[in-house]
Amino acid sequence: MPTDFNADQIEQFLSERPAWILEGVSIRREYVFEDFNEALGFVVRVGAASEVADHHPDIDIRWNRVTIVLSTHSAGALTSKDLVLGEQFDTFA
Ligand code: H2B
Repeated sequence: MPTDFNADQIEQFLSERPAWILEGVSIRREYVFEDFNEALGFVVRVGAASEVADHHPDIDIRWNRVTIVLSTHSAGALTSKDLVLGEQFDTFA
């Protein structure tokens, strides 16, 4: 599995951010908001940050719940791009 970081860094990310779940070569987190409007506002910020990073998560919105999945498809692996964006998304929630 090609990565540009070592296993310790993903372990550190997951231990500092227990809401993120490791699933194969992806990380997943569900965010819960007051209502759809709050959820949509979060998704707009996620979308803007993703465009700046040229790195795009899978996004699922269900009224007040947003599920984000990050993986680097081109590498077939988790990379630092996923960890950096995940950390940034947490600051928006
Ligand atoms: N997003 C994600 N999540 N994984 C990628 O490998 C990826 C991406 N590749 N966004 C980028 C765009 C690539 O397709 C463009 C051409 O840079």
